[in-house]
Amino acid sequence: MDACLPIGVGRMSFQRVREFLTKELVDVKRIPKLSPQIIVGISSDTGRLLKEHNVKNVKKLSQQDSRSLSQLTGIGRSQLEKWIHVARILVAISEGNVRDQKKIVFSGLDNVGKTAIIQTLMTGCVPVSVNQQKTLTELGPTEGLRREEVTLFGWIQAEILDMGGLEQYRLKYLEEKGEVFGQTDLLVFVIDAQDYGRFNEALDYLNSVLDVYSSLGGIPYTAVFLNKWDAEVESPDHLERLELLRKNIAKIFRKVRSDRFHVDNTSVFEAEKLFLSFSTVLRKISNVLPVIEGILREYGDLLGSRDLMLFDDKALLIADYTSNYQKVLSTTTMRMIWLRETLTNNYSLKASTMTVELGPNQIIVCKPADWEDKTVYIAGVLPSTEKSGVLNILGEELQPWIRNIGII
Ligand SMILES: Nc1nc2c(ncn2[C@@H]2O[C@H](COP(=O)(O)OP(=O)(O)O)[C@@H](O)[C@H]2O)c(=O)[nH]1
Ligand SMILES: [Mg+2]
Repeated sequence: MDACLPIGVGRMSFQRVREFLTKELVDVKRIPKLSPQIIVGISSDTGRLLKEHNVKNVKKLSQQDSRSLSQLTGIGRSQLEKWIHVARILVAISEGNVRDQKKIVFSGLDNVGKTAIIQTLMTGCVPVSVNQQKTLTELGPTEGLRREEVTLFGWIQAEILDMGGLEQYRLKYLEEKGEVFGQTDLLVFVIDAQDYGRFNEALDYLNSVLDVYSSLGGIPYTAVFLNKWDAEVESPDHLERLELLRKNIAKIFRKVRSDRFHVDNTSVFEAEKLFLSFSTVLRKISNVLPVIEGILREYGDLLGSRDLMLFDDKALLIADYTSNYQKVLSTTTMRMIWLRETLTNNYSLKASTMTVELGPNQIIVCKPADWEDKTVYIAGVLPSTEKSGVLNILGEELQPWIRNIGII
């Protein structure tokens, strides 16, 4: 079997897509040329219909746009969306176009909170204890580069680079640009929102970092975190200064012709907000999220719920389909996840479904799905507990997609 895997295709990547295929395939390299019917759910009639519209193999299917193909063939758009994504995953694997590790770069001036943010994110959604706060405030400046290997969203292996922000290091990174910045999937640029006197210096550095990326062939998706935005700093003067900063940030991105960025305020003392902010960035890594959100929407209709969410074991929000209760649902679920992790770690108890009754017809349900050694959490605001069983089926349907969340 291994002999047939193209170079660069790990056995793991191939195992993960088994569930999408109708039969055992021996030679992965041939996949792009095979009929779309190798994908589960595409019947011979559908295969013929696709062929009539010149979608004769998996490669062709992977290049389609679901909207136009749906108009041409009359096949439902959300169904097509799934098949097209399966085709993209298969083609990526067969062509060896899968990097097993993503690279996330945290950059910015010194003392803006990069290391504190990474540490807070890595310890999970645990309320910051007095001890921890002490360690955070005692952080010294990071010397040079620090690397952290983590698993995010259950199946995304990532390397987080924490770039020491002192001037001597900043200059060095810019010189060794390819080595440090090359192949970045996400850039998180942190600015100290309270240090008004250094805004210009921060903007200059952001400018140089983006220039380096341009010279390396492209600017990755960028989140600019205006950090140390603690609850007590909000005053009209603060908001005015920060509004101006946002305008200047937007100007820099216009100059380098990138609209793939967003600006967010963060504080390590508001862990839940920080988790949501980082989740939003992380979702840009994966192209299968529209499918996952589509599945949440379908099940929302089935369950009579307009609020469903999917979290990983650190309480990072993988997917969000909410309209009414975004804040209530995310806050409650993060705390339930933390509670469950505490029960497991401290008392060796494995909590199953957790519920909070808000009223007679309104229940927050959080259901852990343990897959192999990973756990994800499906949460929703439901009209009754009886419906919570459906979340298991939802979990089954989501599983192959989440396993492949980092592939394309
Ligand atoms: N008030 C406040 N202080 C923060 C926040 N984030 C980090 N800090 C503090 O800022 C200092 C520098 O943080 P550090 O993570 O070492 O910055 P780095 O040089 O960018 O890695 C430390 O004393 C942190 O405790 C925040 O959100 N609010
Ligand atoms: Mg640091």
